[in-house]
Amino acid sequence: MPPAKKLKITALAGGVGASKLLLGLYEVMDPGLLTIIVNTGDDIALHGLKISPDLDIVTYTLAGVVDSAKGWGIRGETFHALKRLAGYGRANWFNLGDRDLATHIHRTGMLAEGKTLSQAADSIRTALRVKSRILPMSDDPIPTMIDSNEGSLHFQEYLVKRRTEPVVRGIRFAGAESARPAPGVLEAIRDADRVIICPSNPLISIGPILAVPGIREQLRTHKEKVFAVCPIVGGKSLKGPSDKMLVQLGLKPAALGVAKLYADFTSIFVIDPADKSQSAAISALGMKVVILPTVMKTRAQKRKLARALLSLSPSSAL
Ligand code: FO1
Repeated sequence: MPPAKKLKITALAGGVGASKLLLGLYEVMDPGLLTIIVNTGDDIALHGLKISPDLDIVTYTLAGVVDSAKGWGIRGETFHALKRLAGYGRANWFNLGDRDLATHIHRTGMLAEGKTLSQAADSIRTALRVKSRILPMSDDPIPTMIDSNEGSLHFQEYLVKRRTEPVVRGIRFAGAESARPAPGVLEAIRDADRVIICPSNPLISIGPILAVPGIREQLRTHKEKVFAVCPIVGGKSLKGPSDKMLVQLGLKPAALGVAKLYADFTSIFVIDPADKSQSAAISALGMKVVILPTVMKTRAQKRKLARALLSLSPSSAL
């Protein structure tokens, strides 16, 4: 096995929560050996443009241009175009900044020219000098739909327009059955020394990736090298509405609840010291439990968790 810094890592990621750990990994390892498979269930078409929030959040974070206070969008952004769009009577509930719009125009232009989402994602990350490969989970559209007491809502309508107020009754990944993993996704899982499931929402960030036919099976095949970092600490989500959604769907907002969702394809489950009382119950699911501080507020905390993950050996899970 190569030394920790030379390991090939493949990460499964949503947006803001995942990006904290990804930044840590990017800074402590050779970023050229990092491949990130990103959720595209959050993608939405607005103003005729294809918006891929999680791909952009990951790319902007690793490029060092993200608005780190919000976790999405570009630092120092202006919103002149959005104001003009609102002046034309267009919806302005999704805050698209002027510079961010250039990304969406470029991506939409590439798709209109017959290129794939993977090619657009690669063009954007290369232009922003991000050294890691960033792959969408699929080139096929798989919008995450929230069935709620207000009817069926696109995930961004639920999250941003309705501020997670509707009560969630179910989650669907529309079109997943006939979608294919994007080029390189299955190979990136097969060829990695470690696969890291980032601390992202298990239902609406990692869930859509697992719903793409072939991905969950590939993870199961390589279970011995799959490590997951739990996104719930002390019963609360590290980021976003996971805890509330889990409760509304009748699941427990606890590390153990997430562990149950991942047990078939994960060998090491990383939990925060706050949840160590759940260790035995998680181990009983057949995973090795590793306790590490997973709350990442500072750059030092992001790097520390990344280093600790790289030093875990798959063999210790067997
Ligand atoms: N999140 C918000 O809460 N409000 C917004 O207006 C918003 C705009 C936005 C624009 C571009 C982009 O890439 C992301 C944006 N996000 C916004 C974040 C995004 O909705 C979610 O955080 C992710 O989809 C969940 O990972």
